[in-house]
Amino acid sequence: MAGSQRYIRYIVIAIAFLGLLFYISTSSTTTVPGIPVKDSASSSSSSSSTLQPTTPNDSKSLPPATAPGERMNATFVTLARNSDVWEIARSIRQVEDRFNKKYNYDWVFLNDAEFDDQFKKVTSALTSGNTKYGKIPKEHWSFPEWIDVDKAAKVREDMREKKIIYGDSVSYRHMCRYESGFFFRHPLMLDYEWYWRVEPSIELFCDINYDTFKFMADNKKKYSFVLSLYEYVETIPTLWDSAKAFMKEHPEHIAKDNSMAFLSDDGGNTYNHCHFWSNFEIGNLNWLRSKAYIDYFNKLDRDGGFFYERWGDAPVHSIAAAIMLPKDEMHFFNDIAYYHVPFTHCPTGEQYRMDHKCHCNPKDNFDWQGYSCLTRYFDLNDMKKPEGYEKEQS
Ligand SMILES: Nc1nc2c(ncn2[C@@H]2O[C@H](COP(=O)(O)OP(=O)(O)OP(=O)(O)O)[C@@H](O)[C@H]2O)c(=O)[nH]1
Ligand SMILES: [Mg+2]
Repeated sequence: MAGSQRYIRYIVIAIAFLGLLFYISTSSTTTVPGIPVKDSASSSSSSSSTLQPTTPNDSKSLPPATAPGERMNATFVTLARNSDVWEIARSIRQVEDRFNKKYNYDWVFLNDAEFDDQFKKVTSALTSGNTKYGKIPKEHWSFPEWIDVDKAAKVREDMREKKIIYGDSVSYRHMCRYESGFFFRHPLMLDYEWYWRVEPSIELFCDINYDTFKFMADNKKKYSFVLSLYEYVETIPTLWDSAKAFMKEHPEHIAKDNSMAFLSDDGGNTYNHCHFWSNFEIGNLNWLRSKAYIDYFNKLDRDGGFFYERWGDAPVHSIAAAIMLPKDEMHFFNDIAYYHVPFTHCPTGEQYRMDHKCHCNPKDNFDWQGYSCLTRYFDLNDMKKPEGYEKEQS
């Protein structure tokens, strides 16, 4: 009897021990007292009333493109450093939300150094189209052999003393020269016909509900802008001399019905410094790759002003577009509401802004202010200014 009692006691203890083991192995509580946390095996259940580390937000992919129809042979293009990653992340998110989630166009990133893993990871997670990452060949990001580097260094020193913005920077000059003459010839860009340039920390304020690339193609446009203004004279003292010399050498490249009146108030003798701001551009890559544009760039490059002055790619592109394209191949994208420090383009007209879910403050609109060149562009093209523009002139 004593033997069987002991036997039963062993069985009871063994069952209790097994029960305890089972409880520990299936328990969802952690060791933090008072805060039950679900483990990963049970996190998909939403019926639990215990606190969870995140609310359900599980989908890892972007929704599919919703816009029907064909796509153009087009890409976004961004020149950036690895250190620009969070600033370009902001820009990408805005472009995707306002436009590209409906179209899923590709995105090409270019850099004078190798892109690092973090840059690639963050940017490819945010983009709905394919991403491509290219390194710029050394010969497109260095002093050409005809440049006197001592003379160029002296210019930078003078500009530093005069406190001219980016006046003492070598890399800024390589950047401006690259954007002026080379980005459209990068091997990754050769696959495409159309580009939309995006810089870090820009904003888009309104929904864009149509394919801007298709608009360009259907309407035979080659170059476009949203903001225009006067360039700092100190950065381009002899740019116009070079442009005039080019026009003399190559009259065959000058368009008949051009936009010279945007650039000059005296029929081309002097430059008024108006230019389209090139941190935003939608344009045709084949035009930039044309003999006309390459002849123009080579002439400017030989003259050395990218290094002996500080020629920006904005006036360089603008002069080219204004003299080599007929007026009707240029386009002002009023409907692309845009910010790049320090200027905003916010479309004039409340109804338009409401209809397109804009979030810009119309008081910030630069279009009709004194330093903007948009009025010139409107006058040149006999365009009627939108109702209410006077109220935005302060
Ligand atoms: N890879 C690379 N990209 C550069 C370099 N400098 C500028 N960029 C890129 O070239 C573009 C223009 O440069 P920004 O510094 O924005 O020039 P900016 O618009 O005149 O001046 P900000 O008012 O500072 O924006 C941006 O897309 C930059 O990320 C560089 O040294 N290397
Ligand atoms: Mg910028």
